[in-house]
Amino acid sequence: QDGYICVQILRLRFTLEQTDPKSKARAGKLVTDHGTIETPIFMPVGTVASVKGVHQRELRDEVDPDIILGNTYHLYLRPGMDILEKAGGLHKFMGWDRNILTDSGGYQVYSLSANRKIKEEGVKFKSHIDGSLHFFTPENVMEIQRTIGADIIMAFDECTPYPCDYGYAKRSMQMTHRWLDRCLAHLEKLPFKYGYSQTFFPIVQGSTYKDLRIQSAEYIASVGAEGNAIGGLSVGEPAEEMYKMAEAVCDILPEDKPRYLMGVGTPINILENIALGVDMFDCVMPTRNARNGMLFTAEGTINIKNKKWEDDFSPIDEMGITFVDTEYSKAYLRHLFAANEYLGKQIATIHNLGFYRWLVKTAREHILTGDFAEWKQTMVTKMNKRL
Ligand code: PRF
Repeated sequence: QDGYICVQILRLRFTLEQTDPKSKARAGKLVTDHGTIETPIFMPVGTVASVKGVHQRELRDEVDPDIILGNTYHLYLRPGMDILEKAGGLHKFMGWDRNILTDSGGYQVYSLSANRKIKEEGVKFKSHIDGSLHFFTPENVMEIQRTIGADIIMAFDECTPYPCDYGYAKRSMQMTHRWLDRCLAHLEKLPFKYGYSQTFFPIVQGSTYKDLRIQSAEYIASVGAEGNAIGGLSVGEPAEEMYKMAEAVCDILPEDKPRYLMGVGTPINILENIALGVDMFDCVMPTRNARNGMLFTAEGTINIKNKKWEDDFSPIDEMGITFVDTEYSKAYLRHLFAANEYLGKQIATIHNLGFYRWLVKTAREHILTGDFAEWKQTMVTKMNKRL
């Protein structure tokens, strides 16, 4: 009896509810100690304990995400582990009581830090903030993620660049697999810190080589984790390459576990990958592009800085997914960008996150009713336009 209860508490529970008859899209539910995540899901990125431009109450009430993302690399550098531990973990520190996933730094360390040196033991890097020297290993990254205290934590991997020669991609993938073994061995020795459980996801690599992707997916599947991730994509390769790799990997990863495609992507990328069997996504695109005046809508993308919106007093988005969409006009939002007002970036961010949330939620509804494939095709054609 005790054993049973323990397993129920410690395991992330994933239920596959429905698979689309004409694609490989799935609808599911993931339950953690911080609540239920309905899949497919898009996770807004809150790199440094803040989803840029949106405060937590607005995020919760308007965008309503079941889960957001934080970054080990950034949080380790600032505010640092002492502060996060004293705060009682990231949830308490930032006042967010829903789910959080932390990326391991296996991507940020390569994209942000200077003078990084990748060796079997780990990665030496210089902070992008103050140039100080640091060393990440599979072991200390697990310790750091225990201290941050996210509900889902990620393996320490190497994300290969694109293009990447076959030899490097293969050696890197093999090292990522050895790092995975080290992550798992070390995690066993590290108890949860804050009275709730954490789930660990390993990451498939293998660049754009199908044979490597298959090898990596088989290895990742063999460790029997509660969820699995696909890394190393959306790094500059053509979308068709990304889809081919995601499909090959999804066909191998266990069906009864959630699949997370890291750092993807545009609304169209998300729908195409849902069709291939991906359940979870994150990307800075809705937030970052919002700050540059790019709005995603069901009818296509809008550059709100464009002069054509100067006297367009129609709502930002007729669909009215979030209150900002119908509360303010395109002309007003364009003016805020022209005047470089903070509020412009805030409004655009709420709009874009609301739209991404609507997109995956509606995808889920269509999977449940069984007409996802047709709906996806209509949406992809519409969203490809620039308004
Ligand atoms: N690895 C990790 N995080 C990531 C990626 C990866 O390959 C990507 C790739 N697009 C985004 N975020 N750890």
